[in-house]
Amino acid sequence: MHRSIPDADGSDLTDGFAPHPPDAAERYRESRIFTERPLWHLLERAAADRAGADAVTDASLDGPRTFTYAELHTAALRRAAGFAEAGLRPGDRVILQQHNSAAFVVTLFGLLRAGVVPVMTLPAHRSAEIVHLAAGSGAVAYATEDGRRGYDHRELAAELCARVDTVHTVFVDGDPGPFTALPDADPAEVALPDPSEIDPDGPALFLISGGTTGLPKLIARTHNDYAYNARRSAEVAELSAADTYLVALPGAHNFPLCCPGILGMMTVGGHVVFTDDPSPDNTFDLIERYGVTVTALVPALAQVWCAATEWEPADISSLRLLQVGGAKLAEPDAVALDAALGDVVQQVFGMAEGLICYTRLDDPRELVHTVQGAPMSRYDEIRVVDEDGHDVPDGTEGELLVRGPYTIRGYYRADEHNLRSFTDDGYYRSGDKVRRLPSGHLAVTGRIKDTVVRAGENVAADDVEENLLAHRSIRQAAVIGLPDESLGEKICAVVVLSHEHPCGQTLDLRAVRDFLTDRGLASFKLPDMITVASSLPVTAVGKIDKAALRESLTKSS
Ligand code: OOB
Repeated sequence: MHRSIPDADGSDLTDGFAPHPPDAAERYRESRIFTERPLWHLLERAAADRAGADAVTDASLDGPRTFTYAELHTAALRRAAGFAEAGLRPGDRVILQQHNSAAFVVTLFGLLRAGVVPVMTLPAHRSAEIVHLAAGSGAVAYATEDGRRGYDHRELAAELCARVDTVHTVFVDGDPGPFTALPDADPAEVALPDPSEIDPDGPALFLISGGTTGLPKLIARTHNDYAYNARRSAEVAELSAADTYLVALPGAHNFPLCCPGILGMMTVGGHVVFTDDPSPDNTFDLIERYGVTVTALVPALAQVWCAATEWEPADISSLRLLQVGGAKLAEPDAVALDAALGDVVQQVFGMAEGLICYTRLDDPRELVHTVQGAPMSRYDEIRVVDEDGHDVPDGTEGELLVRGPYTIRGYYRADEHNLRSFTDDGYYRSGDKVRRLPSGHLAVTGRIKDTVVRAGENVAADDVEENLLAHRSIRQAAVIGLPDESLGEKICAVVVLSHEHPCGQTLDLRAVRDFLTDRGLASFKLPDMITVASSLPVTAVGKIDKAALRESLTKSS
C-alpha cells in the first residue's frame, strides 16, 4: 500500500523500519485508537472546524505574527507545493532544523502534506549529530535557517553536503546565501500526493533518541501512532479550544511537539504561541499578553521559573497547567512550584521511543509531587523487571519495559542495537529504573547504567544525588565516576549551590560526607570529591548532560 518512491540506491523509506506486528495493528484499529489518517489530517480538520481561530502566534525573533487555522493550512499547502516543485518526492527524508517559529510549523506540515518524512532535529544539534542523522536516514535535503540566531546553519549545511552525498538540496529560512529559500508554490499548479495513498502505519516523522551517551538514534513514528499520541495526550491534559499553549522548549522535541504540545493543541483547535527564548523575563510577559494556560518545561528551567515568580512583575495567573518532564523533578521543587503558581504542576515521564506517563489533573497533590505519572493509555503494556528479566512486585525497583500502540518495535536501520534494546516479544527496554505503585503510577528512581564502579562496588548515581539534594546548600547535583588509579573510579559530586548557602563560604567535603553519613548513606557511596559549579551542562533539550561533565572533568583532573 505504501507508495514511497525508491531512493537512488534502490532502498526505500520502509527498509529498516520495524512496524507493529499485523495482529497488534489490527487490534488498535478495531479499538479505534488508530484512525487510519495521515498526520496532515490534524491540520486539515482544525482548518475545517476552526478556520478563523488563532492557530499559531510567532513571538520569536521573527514575530509577532499570528496565523489563523485557515491561514496556516494555506501556508502549509503552498509550502508542500514548493517542496514538490523543488523535486522532493513522497517517502523522501528531510532533516528539519528550525528554531521555534511559525515558519517551523509551516515547514513541518508542508513536508507532511508532500508525503515527505521530516527528521526532527533540535536547534542545538551540530554537525556531528546532523551528519549522523542525515546519513542514517538517507536524507535528500536539509531544511534550516540562516545565521540570525547567533549560529550560521548555512555553514553546517555546506559541511553536510560535502559529507553526506544523498543530501542534494538545502532550504533556508531567511537569507539563503548559496542555497535555496524555503519554497512556496501554488498548490493548484503542482501535483501533490493524494493523502489517502499515504500508509498510516508507515513512518510520518522521525524523532531522535534523547540519550546523553553516544550519537542519537532514529525513531520512526507512524501517522497512526503519533496522531493517537497527540489526541490521547490532549485528553489527559484536558485541553480545549479555549487553551493557549506556549512552546518554550525546542518544538521539534516530542514533549512540546506532541505531549500534547503543538499537535495536541491542533486536535482541539487551540492557540499555540512560539518563543525561542525560555527565560522568565521573556516568557512571563508572553503568558500575560496571550493568556497562556499550558506550557511544558524541563526541571532545570522550571526551577528558574519558580525562583523568578519572586521578582518578575508579569501576571501569569492564566497558567493552569505546568508540565514538567524530561528528567526527574525533585519533590521539593514540585512542592515549591505548586506553592508559587497555585497547584499547576503535572509530571510527565516520556520518551521519544513512545511511552508517555502523566500525573492526572485530579490526582492528589502529594502524589503529583512524588511520582512521575501513570501511562496515558490503557493499551500500554508495562513490565518492571530485575536484572534477570523477571517481573518484580509493585513497590520494588526494576527496569521499565514497555510495549504498546505508540511505542516503537525497533530503532530505524539499527538491527544490532535493536537486539539489545528490545525483547524477543517486542518490549522496549527503557534503561529507566522505576517503582510501580498499585495505582499504576511510576516513580522514576534512575538509569540502570548510571553507576560509578568504585573499588569494585557499584554505586548508583541517583542514590547519592537524592541524598545530596536534601542538603540545604545544594540546589542541583550530578554524580559521576572519574578515573582513579587505586579505586578504578572515584565518586565525584558536581553541585550547584542554593541561595541558602552562606555567601563566600566553600562547601566542605568532610561536612557533606558527615551529612550523608547521618542520613544513613553507606561509606563506600560517599563522594571522594565535590566540585561546585555555577550551572550544570545541559543537552539540546535541557537535561543535565553527564557525558559532557565527565569529559570536562576528566580533562581537567
Ligand atoms: C523525553 O524524551 P527523551 O526521548 O528526550 O528522553 C527519554 C528519557 C527517559 O527514558 C528517561 O530516562 C528520561 O528521559 N525522562 C525522565 C522523565 N522524563 C523523561 N526521567 C525522570 N523523570 C521524568 N519525568 O524526555 C520526554 C518525551 C516526552 C515527554 C516528556 C519527556
